[in-house]
Amino acid sequence: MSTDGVFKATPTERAWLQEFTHEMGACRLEGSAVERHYVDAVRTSLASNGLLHRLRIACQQNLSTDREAMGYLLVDQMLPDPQNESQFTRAATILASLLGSPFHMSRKQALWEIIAVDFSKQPYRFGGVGHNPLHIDGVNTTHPPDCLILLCRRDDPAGGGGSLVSNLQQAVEELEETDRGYLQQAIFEEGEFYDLEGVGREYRPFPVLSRFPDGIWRVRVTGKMLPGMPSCPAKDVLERLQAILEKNQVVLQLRPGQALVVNQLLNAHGRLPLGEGQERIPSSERRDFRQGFVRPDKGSFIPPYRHIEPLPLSFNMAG
Ligand SMILES: O=C(O)CCC(=O)C(=O)O
Ligand SMILES: [Fe+2]
Repeated sequence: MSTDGVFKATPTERAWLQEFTHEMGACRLEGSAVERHYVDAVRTSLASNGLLHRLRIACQQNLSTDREAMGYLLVDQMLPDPQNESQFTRAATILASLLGSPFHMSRKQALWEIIAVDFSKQPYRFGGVGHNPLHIDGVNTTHPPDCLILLCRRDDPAGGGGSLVSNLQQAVEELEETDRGYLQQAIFEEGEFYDLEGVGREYRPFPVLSRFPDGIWRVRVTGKMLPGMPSCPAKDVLERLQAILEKNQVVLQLRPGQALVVNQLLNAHGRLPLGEGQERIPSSERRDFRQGFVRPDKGSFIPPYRHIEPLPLSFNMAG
């Protein structure tokens, strides 16, 4: 069974998802999360036919918060035709409902936030055209999303935009002891806490490293912090951590219809620069990715991590 970070669906599994997507129609949100009764309906329907057992096993093996797990899973040949936007994102919502409780982090965005090519953004930021350095999402929150899902609707016609993942637990092990100590101080800041939901409170300043009782590290890392940071000892340490992450990074060139699920305790993620000449590509043909989040819960395919208290997703502590 797949422990290599890839799950390839069979035609039967794909057909079930397509059929069920038609049956279920659109879902509503309760606060930041997909309404509970929708998630339950998806899981109940699936339980009655016993399908997708292989996907459950792949989630347990690859996405459990366990030092030995890959910490990511590329889901291939499962989602329907990405050209049909509503069917594609609805099917993704059903898939996400099996994996955990789907939610969004940004109050102003759809459940599946569009990562479009946007020339007005800083190249290294969300939607920018440059290298998006390795990071976790929700770095400045008390409860970063457990898992991130990236959907590829269209890959970059100029051949860039590969997705990056890099193992966080391994990177911490490779750090010098003094750097590890330094990064446990709550002295770091990054980003704005604005209109965020489902991720607890703002954490400012935060420690880059903190440890759970079983030894797993929470790594609040983001290379997006570095460009705007003046030279100082903290920057040097962060750069050493970033260099380890980059040395170990894996590039996954997602194809249309593929989904990448990333456990944020085990892996950082990022993006290679888009290919040259983006201005000459019509906007309807440029790279189109979507981003969503899930928290594992009782009964989800991804097992909850026992050291993180479940957070009521519809409860907005930020407001
Ligand atoms: O563009 C991408 O593929 C990922 C972007 C991202 O992870 C981010 O900006 O948070
Ligand atoms: Fe991200």
